[in-house]
Amino acid sequence: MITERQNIRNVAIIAHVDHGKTTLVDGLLRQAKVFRENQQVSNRVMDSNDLERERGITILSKNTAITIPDPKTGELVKINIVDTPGHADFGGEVERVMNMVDGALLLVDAAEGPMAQTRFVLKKALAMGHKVIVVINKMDRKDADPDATLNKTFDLFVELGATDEQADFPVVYANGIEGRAGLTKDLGPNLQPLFDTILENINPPKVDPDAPFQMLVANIAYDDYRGLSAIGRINRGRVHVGDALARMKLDGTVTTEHARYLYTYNGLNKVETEEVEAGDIIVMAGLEGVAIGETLADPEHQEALPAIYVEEPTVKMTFGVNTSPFAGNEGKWGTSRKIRQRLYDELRNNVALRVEDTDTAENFVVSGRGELHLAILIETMRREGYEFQVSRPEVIFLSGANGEILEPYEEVDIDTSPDTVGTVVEMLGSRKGRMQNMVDNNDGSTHLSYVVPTRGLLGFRYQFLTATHGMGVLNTNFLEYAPYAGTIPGRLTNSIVAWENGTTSTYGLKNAEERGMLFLGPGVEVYEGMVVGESLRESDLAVNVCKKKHLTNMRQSNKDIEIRLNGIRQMSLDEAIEFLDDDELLEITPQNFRIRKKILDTEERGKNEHKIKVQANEK
Ligand SMILES: Nc1nc2c(ncn2[C@@H]2O[C@H](COP(=O)(O)OP(=O)(O)OP(=O)(O)O)[C@@H](O)[C@H]2O)c(=O)[nH]1
Ligand SMILES: [Mg+2]
Repeated sequence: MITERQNIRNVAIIAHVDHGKTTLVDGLLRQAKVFRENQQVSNRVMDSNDLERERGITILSKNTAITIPDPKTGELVKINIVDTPGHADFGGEVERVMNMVDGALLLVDAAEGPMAQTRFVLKKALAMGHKVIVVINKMDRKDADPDATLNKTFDLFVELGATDEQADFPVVYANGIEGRAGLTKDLGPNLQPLFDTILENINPPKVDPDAPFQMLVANIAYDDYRGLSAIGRINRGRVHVGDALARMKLDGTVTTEHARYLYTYNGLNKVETEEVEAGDIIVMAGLEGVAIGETLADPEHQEALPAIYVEEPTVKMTFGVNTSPFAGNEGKWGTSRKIRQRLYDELRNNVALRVEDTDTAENFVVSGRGELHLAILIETMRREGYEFQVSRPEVIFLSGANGEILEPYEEVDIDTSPDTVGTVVEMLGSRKGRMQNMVDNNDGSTHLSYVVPTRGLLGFRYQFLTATHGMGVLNTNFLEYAPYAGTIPGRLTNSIVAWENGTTSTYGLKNAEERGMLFLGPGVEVYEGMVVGESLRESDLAVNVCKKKHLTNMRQSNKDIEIRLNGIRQMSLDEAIEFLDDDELLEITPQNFRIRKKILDTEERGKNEHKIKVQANEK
């Protein structure tokens, strides 16, 4: 019999990047007294992995749960909360989380209003038929404009085809940092109004606990003791430790498993339990090889739930065995077998990623939702001890119904100062961007909306930040596949390349510096064909950066000895990936990343150079 589980709510928190999701979860946890008195808790406690903390963004969606009394009935209610990432490249996380919940909190920054990613996540929530509560957040911002934000959000619901019921959404105003919320713009002392709104508006799961067990694996996690675990909401029935289960795989085959360890969420912890019932979000541990999208079911009733659909990748790059002269020096793992295994393992929980073999055993094509999606994988692998090399990211072309070439396009939102608008417009124009709108923001900056081929955005971010003196804000979101936009010029600058193996010297680098901007200083081990800087010349330049000054018999003046180098551009991994040209690779090891030419030998490269540049321009 279908019943309502009044003591449970399952809700996801969704928003554009940085609109305050994870901070609001801190507030919810604090108010539900999840932390002990005087417990030291870091900010954005759910952003628990190293890369998330370093970059200040959420990468993986994560579950937590709080228990609060329902003010109307006095009964305790458990709210399962899923925090999701806001960055466009991790949209795949948001899409699949929608399968675990019955509703969503859509956070919108009161000053920024709805942005590119607000649209994407709202579209996903509405498509699942979820009830959405709008939280106008960051009410404390001086430039907050909650009325305009609310109006624009309402327009977005209508535009995205919300049902009347969905468009009649409840609104809560909040200041996530202080943990305060209100049903009007006057915020109360705590987040109670938000709790009340969740309890009233997000439906309790309607489920049949007596039906045969069935659950879609919406997420997976790994721990050293229990191995792989499946996370999901039980769709129907119940499961008890020891029960036999059919694991229905994505390829249609079925294996038999046992429910070995069961957990539910409680605050930041998981609580081991003997039995769980439909409607709750659970963790089932010890399921070797389990993958997202599989169904776990009663062996007598093997009915698979619809597989999780996630939008296809738009960008790809090659991951290959490190072929630099330094190969094997810095990494723990670097064989083609190890790299292949690691990449294919990643597919189990990185749903928007694709991996393909190529015609050589040393290289694999890895496709993802954007440069950041792939950069995070690269960074994760190097931290695990892998060394490998990657090629320049390229977009994935498709062919249309009439055989025409299609390529991905993105919606681009930019905020920048009026004096830099001209430069930005020019840059996007040359990248085949089409301006959609240009308006003045309240704070004196200018907002530009564009549609730009993804191809034109690869390698764009750093140039954009340079052009806007680091002040410009750039947001992109996949829009559609549409006909090929025509030739877009590649990188306008060329590389300064080491001429021979050795250790860089100030004297040698000084020579190189006169030709452009250096990426490294003296005393660095380099190899022939390694890129050490960027030049504005027509073509690459091989420079002997290891050259030592010959000492002569003559006494040298101090001025002569003290050679000083100007600035060095220290690149982040993301910037190095953006920098890559078609004839270059990025060598990645746990300790370093080095840009290098594909062909290391200077002479041989000279013969090929012309050919390569011409090919690149024809793309
Ligand atoms: N002024 C103000 N700033 C806030 C508020 N809530 C969050 N912030 C700040 O906004 C920034 C982003 O906060 P997060 O909680 O990481 O945002 P997020 O939505 O989880 O970001 P992603 O997960 O990366 O999409 C941080 O610097 C927060 O301190 C708020 O209510 N007011
Ligand atoms: Mg976050």
